[in-house]
This record gives sequence, C-alpha cells and structure tokens, in this order.
Amino acid sequence: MATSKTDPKLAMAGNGAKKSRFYEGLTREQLIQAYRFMYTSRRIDDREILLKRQQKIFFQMSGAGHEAVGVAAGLALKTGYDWFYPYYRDRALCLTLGVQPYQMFLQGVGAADDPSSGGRQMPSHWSYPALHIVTQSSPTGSQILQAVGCADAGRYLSHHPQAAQAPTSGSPDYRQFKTVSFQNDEITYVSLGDGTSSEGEFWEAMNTAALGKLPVIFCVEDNGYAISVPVEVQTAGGSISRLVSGFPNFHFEEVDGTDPVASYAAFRRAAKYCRAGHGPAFVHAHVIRPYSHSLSDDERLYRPESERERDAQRDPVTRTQMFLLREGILDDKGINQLEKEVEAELQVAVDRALEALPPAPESVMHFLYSPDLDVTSSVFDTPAIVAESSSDGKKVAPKTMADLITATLRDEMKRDERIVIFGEDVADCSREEYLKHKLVKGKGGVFKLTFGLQCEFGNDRVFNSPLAEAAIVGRATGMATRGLKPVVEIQFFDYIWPAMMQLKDELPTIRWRSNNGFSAPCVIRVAIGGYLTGGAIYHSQCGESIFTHIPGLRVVFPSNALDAAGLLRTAVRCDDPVLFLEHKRLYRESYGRASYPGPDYMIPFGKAKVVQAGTDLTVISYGAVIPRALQAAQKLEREQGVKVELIDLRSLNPFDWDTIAASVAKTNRALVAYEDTLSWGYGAEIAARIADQLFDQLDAPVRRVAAKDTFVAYQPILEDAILPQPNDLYLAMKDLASY
Ligand SMILES: Cc1ncc(C[n+]2csc(CCOP(=O)(O)OP(=O)(O)O)c2C)c(N)n1
Ligand SMILES: [Mg+2]
Repeated sequence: MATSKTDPKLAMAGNGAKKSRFYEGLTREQLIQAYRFMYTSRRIDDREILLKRQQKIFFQMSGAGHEAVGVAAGLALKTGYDWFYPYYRDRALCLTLGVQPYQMFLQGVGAADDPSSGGRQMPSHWSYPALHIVTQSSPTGSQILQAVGCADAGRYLSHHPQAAQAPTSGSPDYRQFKTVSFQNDEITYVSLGDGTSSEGEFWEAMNTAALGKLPVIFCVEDNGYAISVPVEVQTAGGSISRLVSGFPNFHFEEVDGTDPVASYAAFRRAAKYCRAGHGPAFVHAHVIRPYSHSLSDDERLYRPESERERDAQRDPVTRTQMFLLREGILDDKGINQLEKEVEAELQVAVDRALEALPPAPESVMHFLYSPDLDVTSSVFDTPAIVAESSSDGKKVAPKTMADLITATLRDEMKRDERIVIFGEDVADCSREEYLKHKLVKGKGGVFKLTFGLQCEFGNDRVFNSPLAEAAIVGRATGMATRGLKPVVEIQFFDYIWPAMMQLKDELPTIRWRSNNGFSAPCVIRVAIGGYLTGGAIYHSQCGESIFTHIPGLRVVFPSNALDAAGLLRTAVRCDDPVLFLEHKRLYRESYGRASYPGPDYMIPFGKAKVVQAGTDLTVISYGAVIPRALQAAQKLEREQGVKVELIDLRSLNPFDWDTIAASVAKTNRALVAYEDTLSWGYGAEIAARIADQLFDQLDAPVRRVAAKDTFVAYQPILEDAILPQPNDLYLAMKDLASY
C-alpha cells in the first residue's frame, strides 16, 4: 500500500512552477493537446447549453470544472487497451480517449447515428466499444461493481487465454457473437462523484477490488456537492480519502483535480501500481462545479456568491491557459489560434449534428435481446440422449432436479472455459489447503448444487463471493460485458433485493441502451419458493412477476429435473441475460425425476409443455404448483370425469402464447395457477391476455388460483392456508368446469 497526497497549495499556479518545468513527464505538445481537450470540453458544454435553451436538444449534463482530471486520466491510461467506466462529468476524458465532438452532439440531438445509444440515452452517457468506453447508465454508482467485474474478467482471461477463442465447430452459442480481447497488464478505470461514494455499491466494489487485488483505478471527482448536498453532510468527516484509507492492497492519491499536471502524475503512479499487479488504486481529485448540477439546477439557491467566487479562482480551463502562458508553452496568439480552431470545429460539428436524422420509431424494440441468437429457435431444440444403464451395466435410477442441475453445470464448464461460478457458499471450501489435505469434504452451496465443481475446475472458476448480492450481479454483469459467462447464484430469492438496481437498471438494459454496442449475457440462478414447512417469510418468497416485468431479462422456472437440465443449458449457451429460478421444494422431490439427458440436451425458451392433455378446462401454471395442479386434475377426472389440460409454461419470459391459445380454443375455459401472491402476479398478465385476445372462445370467466395476499408464515398450518394447495386447485377447477 502506498499513499501520495498533493497539497493543493503546491498546485501548478503557485510555487509548483519550478517543479512543473518537468511537467511530470508530459511534453509541451501534450500540454497543448491537454488544453485543447479541456477547452473543447468546456465549449461543448457551452454549445449544448445554448442548444438546450433553443430547444434543439433535450437535456444537458456538463463536465465543467472536471476537465483537468479527465484529460489527465486519458493521457495516463491507454485508449482501446484499458477499460473505462466513466460517469457523466467525464466529457474531457472521453475526448482525450478519442470521442469526437460531433459524436457528442449526436447524443444531444438523439440522432439515429449517435454511436453511444442511437438516441436512446441522455447526452453524456458515454458508450464507445472500440475505445473500451463501456455503456453508462444514470443511477449513481451502479457502474462501479461492473468495473470491478471487468477487471476480474481481464485477470481471468490472462490466466486462461485460450478461453478468449470462440469455438469454430459445435452447436452455436453466445461465444460466436462476442469478440473477446484482453491485455495482461490492462487497467479498468471507474469514476464517480463525491456524493456517489455514499452508495452501498461503492463500498462493495472497494471491498471486492481489495480482496482480489484487482487492477481498478477508482477516481472520485470531488466537486464538494451532490446536487445541493455539501460534502460534509454526505461523507462522515468530509473526506472520502480518510474513510477509505483502511482498505488493504490499495494505492491512494489525493490531488488537486483542477491541475492537469498534478493529476496526470497521480494517475501515472496509480497506473504503475495497478499494471504491476499490486492491486487497485484510489484517486481522490478535488474539482469544481461551476455550472450548477445540471440545467435543471440553480446553485445560487444554496451556494452564496462568495463560495462560487472561490471556486472560480480554481477554474481548470483558465488555470491551464495561464500556466501555458506563464511557462512560455503558448503565447497569446497561440492560445487565440487554438481556441479559434476549436470554435470552428465545433461549429461544423453542431451544424452537422442538427441535420442528423432521428431514429425510426419502429426501432424501439430492437436489441432488447440478442439479434444473433434467438433463444426460442430450433438451435436450442435438441433431443435427450439417455444412457439406460451405467458403465457397469446397472440400470440408472432417475435423478433429482438438484442432481441434473449439478450435472449440467459440470458438463457446460467442461465445454466452455469462459464459465465462472460464484456466489455465497458455492465453493467447496475457500481454504483450499483443507481440501488438499482431505481434511474436509467441501460444501458446494447451501443446497449443494455446486458441490464438487471447485475441486474439479479450480478455485478461479468456482469461488465464494462476499455476502453482497449487488456485488454478485454487478460483477457478473461486468464480466459478461467482457465476454465471460458468469453463472452466479443468489442463495435465496428472498435476498435478491440488494441486487435489484443491477437487475432492473443495469443488466437487462445494457444491450438496448448501447444500441447493441455491448451485451452482458450471464445466468443468475436463484433458489425460490415455499411449501417448505417452516420456511417462513424470508425463505419462501416468490415474486417472479417483478422480473418478468423487466424487458431484456429472460426468466425461466422449471418444474422438473429434465426441464431444469434442458433450460439451464439453453440459459448458459444463449446470448441474453437469464434469471434461472429453481424451486427449493422441487430440488429433491420424487416428482419429476429423470435420467441425465446428455451433455447437449436443450429446450428453447418460450415453449410450454402440455403435462396432461384434456378437453374440458385449461390450467396454466409453472414451478411447484405443477405437481399440485396435476394431483388436483387427476382427482377431478377420477371423481367427475373432467379432463383438464395442464400446461407447464416452463419459461415465463418469453412465454408460449400459442400453446395457451390453442388449448383455450379447445377447452373454452382457463384457470391460471401460481404460487406467488394473487394480486398483480404473473397470472394477472396471462389472464388479461386470454380475456383480451380469446374472449370469443371463452365459455366462462378466466380464473386465478394463487397465494393469499400476505406473507408466508412459519407455522405449517398458516403456510398451508396461505399457499395454494391441491384442494384449492381442485375446487377452483371443479367450479370453473361446471360454470
Ligand atoms: C441512485 C441514484 N439516486 C439519485 C440520483 C439523482 N442524482 C443524479 S446526480 C446526483 C448527485 C451526484 O452527486 P455526485 O456523486 O457528487 O456527482 P456530481 O454530480 O457532483 O459530479 C443525484 C442525487 C441518481 N441518478 N441515481
Ligand atoms: Mg459532487
């Protein structure tokens, strides 16, 4: 660990002049170039503000005051080599990395040709794949864990270089559509504001980076305010540097971020430390924010003139201009000439951007999912190949869902070296020496589904994560963006909520918001559901409709061992992010056991299974309600001769409308049954569609059976009363059949 602090009083405009003659390794040409980028950045902000006032663009976020630190980072790091997760104030960084002003104006007007998002995101939400600038969203801080995952992926690929190759034969998978590159000494840069350092994900990311000694440069651009909230109200003690100073394995820098030379020196030292593999670095740059938070904010409401004046003295653009003059690097004429050139360039860029065409309204659904690999297609429809007997000739007993999930993970890990598995407790044993000396057998997950995988594939492919769900999903997202295939586990659905920002605003949006510039296909396995007799409120939750409500996320929910194997393999090989819901009660149930269907068995998403054909009533369900509905349907047939057609949706997004429609056309009656609470649940959508689109074919109202609108209680008598039981299903079926 090393710490370096530049006293702001020693900055270039003061008595640093003597020292600055060496310019920390920057040449005079580079300093002129740095000023050009800084001036360009400021003038783009000014032009955008004007355009916004003229209502020619729709939003504006300025990088004013942050120019020096941005240019310094851009000069110290390598474009198209290192990876960048900038935030909205990093205009000068992006210009230094190679983004053109015209491209920035295209963002402002929301043009179809905007390379960041094709008019889908606000300006200053950077995304330039060729420059390794990874698509940025708007939630403060949600990029930080992804940056850590990105660095993780670089490290992994440098240890497994052959994993970067896409296979040239075999059945297609996501690898064919992802160019994977890495450098052994690459760095991932991530920036954030001082206010954003209060987000929990920031701390999870710092911990993860420190644990893994990952080559990440965290840059906090501290302008003293988060909108109107000053730093001393935001950060205990007023200094983020002080708060993070205890993190091990870090190199720390605190610098005047309005000074490009001092900032460059800080980044150079940080980069050297990271490239050498010592660990992450933290650069705390003190900057200013002269243009209020955004055009929607007027800082005069909460900052007096005296304070704003004080900031103005440190304006990085003015200071750098003075510096160039003082050092004799440029004279007045040279400055005027440079600024005139920039103005002329920006005028051309603005004029061109204002003529750019907007995106076509028909394009709004493009790139929610992979345009290359359709997860509903026949590519994923492969037959089961079952070995009737084992190698010693004994008949193979059917396996549980848990067994087949483990077997599928094992075979996929053998097939694809890009797969990494992590989560809470998923490893056999983090202290490897215990395994080596055979002191312990290993755990492999609280449900033991990953048992044996660390021993077989090594601890860089299967490992325990810190107890931090946002970190699990955010890191997986960053890794998948780089081309790995993380298959991560959320231990209980009930505890998925810390990851909700990543699951709602990040992972599913990456492809769409970058207009297919980036994608992050990964698998999130989640143990879900109740019927556990004692599971209670926090080990029994369902809530799948919250996730099927998110465009861009595939959601599957198998009810039996064979489907779990086939759907999981599809999830692993496909090119979209998948939430793979595994019902805990079904893990070791005798219902739905099956022989292992072989290492290539897949089921396409969006294809339901008719569990039992019938003519009198359609029951649409999934998950642990399937065996209960089957029991009810069989009883109804025995007692009343009613033939129920039971449909297991298996995959919830996409879902199989054709099978539902064909069945209802035959039976004219539909019941939707699900384990989650009744109101606003998944079945509400199915019921609404049937009512809307199949109205003419219905002889009865569409009904639902689901849990009561309460929480799942611990006492089994209460649990039974809350969750839908076979008898509830039986009564509802009987009632609807005779309607
Ligand atoms: C999770 C989240 N909460 C709130 C916001 C609204 N918001 C946008 S920027 C911002 C302040 C950020 O301050 P800071 O991190 O200091 O960055 P600065 O804008 O000062 O550079 C807030 C509250 C948001 N975008 N995301
Ligand atoms: Mg701030």
